[in-house]
Amino acid sequence: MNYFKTILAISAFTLISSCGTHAHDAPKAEETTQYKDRVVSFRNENIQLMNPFARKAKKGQNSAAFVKVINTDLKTQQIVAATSPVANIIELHTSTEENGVHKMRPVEAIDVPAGGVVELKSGGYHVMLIDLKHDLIAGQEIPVTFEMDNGNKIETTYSVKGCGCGCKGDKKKK
Ligand SMILES: [Cu+2]
Repeated sequence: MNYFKTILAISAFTLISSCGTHAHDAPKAEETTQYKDRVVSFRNENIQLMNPFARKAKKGQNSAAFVKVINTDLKTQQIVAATSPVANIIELHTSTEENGVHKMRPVEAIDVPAGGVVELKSGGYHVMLIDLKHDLIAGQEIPVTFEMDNGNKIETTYSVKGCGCGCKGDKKKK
Protein backbone atom coordinates (compact mmCIF):
# COMPACT_ATOMS: atom_id res chain seq x y z
CA MET A 1 0.00 0.00 0.00
CA ASN A 2 2.75 2.44 0.99
CA TYR A 3 4.68 1.34 -2.03
CA PHE A 4 1.74 2.09 -4.28
CA LYS A 5 1.31 5.55 -2.73
CA THR A 6 4.99 6.27 -3.21
CA ILE A 7 4.71 5.40 -6.87
CA LEU A 8 1.70 7.68 -7.21
CA ALA A 9 3.56 10.55 -5.58
CA ILE A 10 6.64 10.03 -7.72
CA SER A 11 4.62 9.98 -10.93
CA ALA A 12 2.78 13.13 -9.86
CA PHE A 13 6.10 14.80 -9.17
CA THR A 14 7.50 13.72 -12.54
CA LEU A 15 4.43 15.05 -14.28
CA ILE A 16 4.77 18.39 -12.53
CA SER A 17 8.46 18.81 -13.15
CA SER A 18 8.23 17.77 -16.77
CA CYS A 19 5.39 20.02 -17.88
CA GLY A 20 5.52 22.81 -15.31
CA THR A 21 2.05 24.08 -16.13
CA HIS A 22 -0.79 24.59 -13.71
CA ALA A 23 -3.94 22.66 -14.41
CA HIS A 24 -7.05 24.01 -12.79
CA ASP A 25 -8.41 20.86 -11.23
CA ALA A 26 -8.77 21.01 -7.48
CA PRO A 27 -5.52 19.68 -6.07
CA LYS A 28 -5.83 16.28 -4.46
CA ALA A 29 -3.71 15.37 -1.48
CA GLU A 30 -1.56 12.29 -1.90
CA GLU A 31 0.51 11.04 0.95
CA THR A 32 3.71 9.12 1.30
CA THR A 33 5.71 8.20 4.32
CA GLN A 34 9.43 8.33 3.78
CA TYR A 35 11.30 7.14 6.82
CA LYS A 36 9.49 8.94 9.65
CA ASP A 37 8.43 11.93 7.60
CA ARG A 38 4.86 12.30 6.45
CA VAL A 39 4.92 13.90 3.02
CA VAL A 40 1.78 15.28 1.39
CA SER A 41 1.88 15.98 -2.35
CA PHE A 42 -0.85 17.60 -4.39
CA ARG A 43 -1.71 16.68 -7.92
CA ASN A 44 -1.08 19.67 -10.22
CA GLU A 45 0.67 21.61 -7.44
CA ASN A 46 4.39 22.18 -7.17
CA ILE A 47 4.12 22.18 -3.41
CA GLN A 48 4.68 19.45 -0.86
CA LEU A 49 3.93 19.58 2.84
CA MET A 50 6.01 17.67 5.34
CA ASN A 51 4.94 16.67 8.87
CA PRO A 52 2.00 19.01 9.41
CA PHE A 53 0.97 19.35 13.05
CA ALA A 54 -0.85 21.69 15.42
CA ARG A 55 -0.36 22.25 19.09
CA LYS A 56 -3.00 21.06 21.56
CA ALA A 57 -5.10 23.75 23.25
CA LYS A 58 -8.48 24.33 24.85
CA LYS A 59 -11.63 25.77 23.32
CA GLY A 60 -11.44 29.57 23.33
CA GLN A 61 -7.65 29.54 23.50
CA ASN A 62 -5.17 29.90 20.67
CA SER A 63 -3.09 27.26 18.96
CA ALA A 64 -0.53 27.26 16.19
CA ALA A 65 -0.04 25.00 13.20
CA PHE A 66 3.36 24.11 11.79
CA VAL A 67 4.60 22.38 8.65
CA LYS A 68 7.59 22.27 6.34
CA VAL A 69 6.61 23.61 2.90
CA ILE A 70 8.61 22.47 -0.13
CA ASN A 71 8.41 24.34 -3.43
CA THR A 72 9.37 22.18 -6.42
CA ASP A 73 8.58 24.98 -8.87
CA LEU A 74 11.08 27.21 -10.64
CA LYS A 75 9.51 30.34 -9.24
CA THR A 76 8.72 31.61 -5.76
CA GLN A 77 5.28 30.76 -4.50
CA GLN A 78 3.44 32.50 -1.73
CA ILE A 79 1.07 31.30 0.95
CA VAL A 80 -1.38 34.18 1.17
CA ALA A 81 -3.90 32.82 3.69
CA ALA A 82 -4.82 29.83 5.78
CA THR A 83 -8.23 28.55 6.81
CA SER A 84 -9.52 25.86 9.13
CA PRO A 85 -12.92 25.07 10.59
CA VAL A 86 -11.45 24.69 14.11
CA ALA A 87 -10.86 28.39 14.89
CA ASN A 88 -12.82 31.61 14.62
CA ILE A 89 -9.84 33.66 13.41
CA ILE A 90 -6.84 32.41 11.48
CA GLU A 91 -3.76 34.46 10.67
CA LEU A 92 -0.34 33.91 9.17
CA HIS A 93 2.20 34.96 11.77
CA THR A 94 5.89 35.42 12.18
CA SER A 95 7.77 35.39 15.48
CA THR A 96 10.67 37.55 16.43
CA GLU A 97 12.71 37.97 19.52
CA GLU A 98 13.50 41.53 20.51
CA ASN A 99 15.62 42.09 23.60
CA GLY A 100 14.78 38.64 24.83
CA VAL A 101 11.04 39.21 24.42
CA HIS A 102 9.07 36.89 22.14
CA LYS A 103 6.74 38.75 19.80
CA MET A 104 4.38 37.61 17.07
CA ARG A 105 2.88 39.67 14.31
CA PRO A 106 0.64 38.91 11.33
CA VAL A 107 2.20 38.81 7.87
CA GLU A 108 0.51 39.31 4.51
CA ALA A 109 2.14 36.28 2.94
CA ILE A 110 4.82 33.66 3.44
CA ASP A 111 7.27 33.24 0.57
CA VAL A 112 8.32 29.74 -0.40
CA PRO A 113 11.46 30.19 -2.51
CA ALA A 114 11.84 28.51 -5.92
CA GLY A 115 13.17 25.01 -5.45
CA GLY A 116 13.39 25.74 -1.74
CA VAL A 117 11.81 25.15 1.60
CA VAL A 118 10.19 27.27 4.27
CA GLU A 119 9.61 25.78 7.67
CA LEU A 120 6.65 26.96 9.70
CA LYS A 121 7.95 26.30 13.17
CA SER A 122 7.97 27.51 16.73
CA GLY A 123 9.85 30.81 16.85
CA GLY A 124 9.27 31.45 13.14
CA TYR A 125 6.39 31.53 10.70
CA HIS A 126 3.24 29.72 11.78
CA VAL A 127 -0.48 29.53 11.23
CA MET A 128 -2.16 31.12 14.24
CA LEU A 129 -5.43 29.46 15.18
CA ILE A 130 -7.19 32.09 17.29
CA ASP A 131 -10.24 31.47 19.50
CA LEU A 132 -10.62 27.73 19.01
CA LYS A 133 -14.16 26.47 18.50
CA HIS A 134 -13.39 23.27 20.40
CA ASP A 135 -10.54 21.62 22.28
CA LEU A 136 -7.62 20.40 20.22
CA ILE A 137 -6.60 17.12 21.78
CA ALA A 138 -3.35 15.28 21.13
CA GLY A 139 -3.93 12.57 18.55
CA GLN A 140 -6.75 14.40 16.76
CA GLU A 141 -6.52 15.33 13.12
CA ILE A 142 -7.74 18.72 11.90
CA PRO A 143 -8.00 20.14 8.38
CA VAL A 144 -5.97 23.22 7.49
CA THR A 145 -6.07 24.79 4.04
CA PHE A 146 -3.49 27.09 2.51
CA GLU A 147 -4.45 29.59 -0.15
CA MET A 148 -1.63 30.15 -2.60
CA ASP A 149 -0.90 33.28 -4.64
CA ASN A 150 -1.99 31.45 -7.80
CA GLY A 151 -5.47 31.15 -6.28
CA ASN A 152 -5.20 27.43 -5.62
CA LYS A 153 -6.06 25.91 -2.28
CA ILE A 154 -4.19 23.03 -0.72
CA GLU A 155 -5.80 21.19 2.13
CA THR A 156 -4.46 18.47 4.35
CA THR A 157 -4.90 17.09 7.84
CA TYR A 158 -2.70 18.28 10.67
CA SER A 159 -2.05 15.97 13.61
CA VAL A 160 -2.59 17.55 17.00
CA LYS A 161 0.40 17.10 19.24
CA GLY A 162 0.91 17.77 22.91
CA CYS A 163 4.27 18.67 24.27
CA GLY A 164 7.54 18.07 22.53
CA CYS A 165 6.99 20.45 19.61
CA GLY A 166 9.94 22.49 20.77
CA CYS A 167 7.59 25.31 21.66
CA LYS A 168 8.37 27.71 24.43
CA GLY A 169 6.26 27.01 27.46
CA ASP A 170 6.10 23.29 26.77
CA LYS A 171 8.47 22.45 29.59
CA LYS A 172 6.67 24.60 32.15
CA LYS A 173 3.19 23.37 31.33
CA LYS A 174 3.93 19.68 30.94
CU1 LIG B 1 1.14 33.60 16.37
